[in-house]
Amino acid sequence: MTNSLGSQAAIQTGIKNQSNNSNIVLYFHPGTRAVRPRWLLEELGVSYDLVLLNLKEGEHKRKPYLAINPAAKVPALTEGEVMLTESLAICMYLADRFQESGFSPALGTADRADYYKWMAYSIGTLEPAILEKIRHRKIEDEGGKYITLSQAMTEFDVAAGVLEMALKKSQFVLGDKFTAADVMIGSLMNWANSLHLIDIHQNILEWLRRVTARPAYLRATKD
Ligand SMILES: N[C@@H](CCC(=O)N[C@@H](CS)C(=O)NCC(=O)O)C(=O)O
Repeated sequence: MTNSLGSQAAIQTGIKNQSNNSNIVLYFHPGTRAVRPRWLLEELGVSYDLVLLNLKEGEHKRKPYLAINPAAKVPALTEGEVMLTESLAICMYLADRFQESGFSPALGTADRADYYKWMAYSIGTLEPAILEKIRHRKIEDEGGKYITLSQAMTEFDVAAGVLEMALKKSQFVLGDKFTAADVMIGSLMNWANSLHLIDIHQNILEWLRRVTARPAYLRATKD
């Protein structure tokens, strides 16, 4: 099941028996940050078209797609006039666009404030800390000496420790309800787990097993 942006053919996906009057298109490649919005779309149960971009073939660097994302990265999402890049922004858009589904708390509430914190924590704190660990390892593997640019950039364990404590008290990131924050942080912790960065964090590991066993996650990562 392949298609290309060139042919503009899209794979129809999502749960078909739920009409949401949307014409959402997700530009996607498996195993990338594009899994985040796809996971959320599957959780929401809305229909969407998936355009698979072949990154190896450089489809994301060609003209038709550059008009959607000049940075030549996946994911991107379009819906009518909306043309959006950045996995975090796309997830926040989708959670609010279908807010009746309950994947983002109501505006102006304490839960919403907490949601902002965790969404920012995903990309602003956890992702750079994972990337820093990867760079660190790479330099050490090559026999070089790692020089820290700043203490904060090397503190994955501190960042993960905060999440570990939060998950001690609650089933999901925001409490007893699964939200888009579980999608964003779940995707990042999956990555961290594949690098054995969270082996000591039992609460994170248990939560990660739970969220990645969800049918929506399995559908989003099936290919
Ligand atoms: N901050 C962006 C990062 C997007 C990104 O780096 N995507 C990678 C895949 S995970 C990509 O498209 N790489 C292709 C390339 O750099 O050529 C987001 O969260 O959406």
